[in-house]
Amino acid sequence: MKALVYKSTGSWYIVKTAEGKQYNARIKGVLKIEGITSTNPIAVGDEVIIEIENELENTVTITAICNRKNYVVRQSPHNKRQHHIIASNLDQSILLATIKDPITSTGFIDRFLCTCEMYHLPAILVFNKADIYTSKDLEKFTTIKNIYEAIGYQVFLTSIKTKEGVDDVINILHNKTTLLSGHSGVGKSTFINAIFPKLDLKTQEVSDWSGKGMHTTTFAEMYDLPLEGKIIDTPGIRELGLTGINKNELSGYFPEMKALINQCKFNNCIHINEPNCAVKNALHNGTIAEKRYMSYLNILETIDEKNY
Ligand SMILES: Nc1nc2c(ncn2[C@@H]2O[C@H](COP(=O)(O)OP(=O)(O)OP(=O)(O)O)[C@@H](O)[C@H]2O)c(=O)[nH]1
Ligand SMILES: [Mg+2]
Ligand SMILES: [Zn+2]
Repeated sequence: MKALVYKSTGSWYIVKTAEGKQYNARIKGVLKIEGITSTNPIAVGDEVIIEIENELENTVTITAICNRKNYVVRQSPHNKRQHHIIASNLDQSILLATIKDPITSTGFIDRFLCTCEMYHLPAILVFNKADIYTSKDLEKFTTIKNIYEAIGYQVFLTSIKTKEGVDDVINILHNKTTLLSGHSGVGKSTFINAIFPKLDLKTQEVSDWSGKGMHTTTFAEMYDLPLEGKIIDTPGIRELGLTGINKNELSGYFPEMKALINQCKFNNCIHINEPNCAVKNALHNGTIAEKRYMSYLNILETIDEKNY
């Protein structure tokens, strides 16, 4: 029997069949998955084969995992050999960001977008907590919005507190499986609670707020939307390492650079010091944002070809 994984704690799982029956699942033995060395063999979004263990207790055994359409892996920034599959079989991903409380840096946004490009996953940027932005914060938001819209990303501004902009984001969820990511404290679980008022997910107490991002959600979990579609709440990510990428490929994951790389003089150009580099030219005439190019250089520096 087939089922979908809705929650994974690492040692047990919640799965649901097509008929909507929910079970607690465990893995028996070792499930081998081709080509991936991850700390978790099964992730939220996985399609699995189950065998009933005890119908009365609603327990099943996962005996196999079906091929993944795609998946997003997080590399531990501290241990490059540790990969963790965040979720699989996704249609799009939303990065929930904030101008403040906590600050989401453009460097982090660019790493995230780059990861999504690698997995061919459409990414959408949503800036939350608009209700606490000063006019200066709003200026910052507008600058960021202009940069990302110019290179093809959708950018939204929301306040879950005042409901501003929330319906526009809900509208893009229909019929899709959406991964919701972002730093701890940006409001991911609060957003899901706004869609499902009855769900009452645990969110950070305002009084607990330290700006340091203590994690309130500890395990990824998928929810069926009231209409068609699914959304996956995830624990906050502080840093993001890129994995399985070499220096030469990186600019292919920056859409504005990708559009130009055929015009560089050298086909293995990494757009630093090479002569007649179309990317550097675009940077100098302002068609490539300086911040984006800085992110590119920063990521380039962290790519360790030996670990690739
Ligand atoms: N002012 C304001 N606060 C918000 C808004 N959305 C969420 N918050 C608050 O931000 C805090 C963090 O929200 P959570 O939903 O727990 O954040 P999270 O992204 O799920 O965090 P982790 O589970 O730790 O990854 C809570 O105190 C929310 O009430 C908003 O639009 N405006
Ligand atoms: Mg949460
Ligand atoms: Zn170049």
